[in-house]
Amino acid sequence: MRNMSNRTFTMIKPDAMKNGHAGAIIDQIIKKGFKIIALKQTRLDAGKAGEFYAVHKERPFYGELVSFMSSGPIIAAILEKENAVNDFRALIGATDPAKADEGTIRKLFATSLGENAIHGSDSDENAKIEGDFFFSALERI
Ligand code: 3AN
Repeated sequence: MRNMSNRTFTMIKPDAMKNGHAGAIIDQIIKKGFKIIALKQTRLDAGKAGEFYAVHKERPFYGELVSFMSSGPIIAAILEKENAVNDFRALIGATDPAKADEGTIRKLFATSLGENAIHGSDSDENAKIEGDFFFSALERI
């Protein structure tokens, strides 16, 4: 049985997809030592995006977030590495790209606070919930 705390979940968001950054982002993820356990391109409708971000339902930016996340295709993936959740949050950088460290994925590729190129789970528990939201057992190695 694998240790689930060695996994995280990510999405390359519609802005990064539209701007042609998906390949460069996946390259960085692999070079930083994350192993791809599952990966797919898909598109969320507003209902599914709302469900994924339900935890933010009461926040003022919820409507904007749901409409942005359903505005175009995304790439979803489950990644594995020791200390995956924390190491991946470090690799993507702060939520606001203007505050993200040099060399982070958001510093390099994000457009704005709302359109910030990439998602990374914030806990082991959410990594499992989010990975299960997108992938069946058959879709993972
Ligand atoms: P993170 O993605 O860094 O974990 P969260 O979970 O606080 O950040 O927010 C989820 C998503 O909601 C962010 N990736 C971003 O797209 C959007 N978001 C967060 N805060 C704001 C905000 N103040 N205004 C607009 N969008 C926001």
